[in-house]
Amino acid sequence: MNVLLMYYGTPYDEGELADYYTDIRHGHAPPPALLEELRERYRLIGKSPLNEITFSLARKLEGELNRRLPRFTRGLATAPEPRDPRDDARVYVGAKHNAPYIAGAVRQMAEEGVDRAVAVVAAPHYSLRSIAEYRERVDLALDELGEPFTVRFVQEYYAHPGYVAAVAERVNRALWRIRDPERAVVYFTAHSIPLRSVEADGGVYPDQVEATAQAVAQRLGLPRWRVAWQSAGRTDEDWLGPDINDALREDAAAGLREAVVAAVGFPADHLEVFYDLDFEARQTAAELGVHLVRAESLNDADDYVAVLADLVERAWYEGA
Ligand code: FEC
Repeated sequence: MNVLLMYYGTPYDEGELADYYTDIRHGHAPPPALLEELRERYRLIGKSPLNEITFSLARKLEGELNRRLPRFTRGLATAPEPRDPRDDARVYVGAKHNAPYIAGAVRQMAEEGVDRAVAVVAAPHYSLRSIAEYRERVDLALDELGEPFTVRFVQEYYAHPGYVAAVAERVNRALWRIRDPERAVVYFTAHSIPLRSVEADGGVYPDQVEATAQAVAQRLGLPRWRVAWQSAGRTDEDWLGPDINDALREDAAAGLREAVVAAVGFPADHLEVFYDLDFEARQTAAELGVHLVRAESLNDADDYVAVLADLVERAWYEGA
């Protein structure tokens, strides 16, 4: 069983920042002021733990998949035999914008004789600016190598019952820290994307984020919740809104005093969680007199590992 686990990627140190940002901007180097602004954001959070979290997630996913595989194989007329180690699950990691790049992971898989694999992204909602771009990178790498193996791609898992339950548990725990949960608003956030990308595929992305929010809200019986967007790019075009800071301002004007924010678009802690929510949104909330609690990220927790293992197994056996 072969798995390619993909994620956004983050620089290992400041020296890699310019290349990383250039890659995000599709090969266009950022103007110095934008680069400096991004450098400041990383300095403020200390370090993005995204690489470490994802490597740990991959190790745990590999362990979980191997635990789920039958330990013995048995022919019709033969005694059970221990599983051939060549049939063990192997999880490769590929990042979109930094090493270990997706193309390198695909090359390594080909060199190690992989004949088929499941590819899954550590992001639950499909959009042209996220999942579609991961898929393009895999397809391009396979194409350049002459299609050495086949891939079944997990497109999305925004409504997976295990994912919904895992997020609901974190939101519930955050609500323990709220004095009056009946009056608090729970904000479900995901990375904003340009409106023209939303329109290009008929609004699939905001619909999926809304569906996750709705499922979590229903499970917990939340009286007040809404979707808000975060981390919109510094460009002139229109981005999906409302931004979390604007949503807080709007609700504070109507009397909001306590709120929870759950970044349902991001399973892991990283720059956009630590800076945009823990620093910026919390500062906005403080200025408005709103007590804002962030629901913990799933990171490499066992319940998230189980969701990924389930998705991988389903794709693997469907493709058998
Ligand atoms: O911790 C880290 O260092 C990495 C955090 C990080 C994650 C992430 C995830 C997503 N992004 C998505 C869309 C866009 C679009 C643009 C864009 C730009 C940036 C920049 C940084 C950055 N993103 Fe990101 N994103 C993360 C970090 N992202 C840094 C550049 C500076 C800035 O604009 O703030 C605009 C560029 C473009 O034209 O493409 C669009 C989406 C996700 C969630 C799915 C995923 O994880 O892949 C969607 C993590």
